[in-house]
Amino acid sequence: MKLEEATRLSGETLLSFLEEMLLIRRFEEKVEERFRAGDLSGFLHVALGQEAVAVGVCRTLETDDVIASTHRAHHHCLAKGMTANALMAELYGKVEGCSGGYGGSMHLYDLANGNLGANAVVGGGLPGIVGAALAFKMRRQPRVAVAFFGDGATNTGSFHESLNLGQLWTVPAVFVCENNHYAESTPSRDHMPIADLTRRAEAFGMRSIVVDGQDVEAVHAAATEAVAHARAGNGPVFLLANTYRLTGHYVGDPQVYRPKGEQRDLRATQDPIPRLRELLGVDEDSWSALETKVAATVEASVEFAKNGTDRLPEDALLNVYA
Ligand SMILES: Cc1ncc(C[n+]2csc(CCOP(=O)(O)OP(=O)(O)O)c2C)c(N)n1
Repeated sequence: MKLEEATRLSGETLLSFLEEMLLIRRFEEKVEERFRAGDLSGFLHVALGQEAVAVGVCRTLETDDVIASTHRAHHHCLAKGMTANALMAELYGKVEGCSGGYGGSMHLYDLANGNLGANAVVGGGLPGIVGAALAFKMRRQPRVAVAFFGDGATNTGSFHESLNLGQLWTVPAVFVCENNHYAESTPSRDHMPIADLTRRAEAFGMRSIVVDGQDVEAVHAAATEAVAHARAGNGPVFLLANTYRLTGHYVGDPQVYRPKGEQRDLRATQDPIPRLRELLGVDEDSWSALETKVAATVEASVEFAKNGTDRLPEDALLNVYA
């Protein structure tokens, strides 16, 4: 059987992907709303438009496979099994949050679901993924470690060091580059001297796969191939998912660096959610049932978070080791 046939998904599975992507979208829109209302503090980076990458990749993983994420992490966390309650409570700084209220948006951990954490340091997640994958290899465990990062992160030393050692040691890792074509306010062409990012992996002799990150079925098929390659002991894979952020770099970003009309055009042409809805032919009734279900989960997470337990001032130094 050809790989495309082996990885072709049932309508039921794709419908579950649609629900997950919609949950992520509505969750993040709610986060934006609560941030603007003054409920949430700190910096928030949402991933509107990038949901298909998180869902397509994470749905190929087992619970004990691990991921590491970035400053833009909510979609990865939800896709890897974190509950909306645990995530929202963390954003509200509550004890019930996934990091006990100490982390906030850029420090989200969920070891039980194989999430080694978000990371505020660009490129900071990759070395740990090489380490985790090396441990799996040395223990002869059939597990895979996956790093998510953006195009901007491929300019960091830790990216190059991680791909170098990962390939040298033939570790079971997948390096997922979510190329949303911007690093903060800088378009890729102004922060990288090359257009084809796979050449960076090629420099280490690493296999690359390129995929349309707005097509969740394609992402799932590409990730299935990459994860199978790594799990079989053939070494790491660089998975380049071309995607678009349909919003600012951070919540509140005035986006003066974008060409006029770009965001509107991208929303009209590059939104992975209507694309999947259309593919599946979801009618108005089924869509509104899906919206109602997802909205209930999101609203419940806000209630859960608001009713959560505040940290006490005397807890401030707990977990401080140095
Ligand atoms: C080591 C380091 N340098 C700079 C920053 C500031 N910074 C935060 S996000 C960001 C852009 C990252 O771009 P990319 O990796 O493409 O991810 P995206 O924001 O597009 O998801 C930068 C430069 C940082 N957090 N860490």
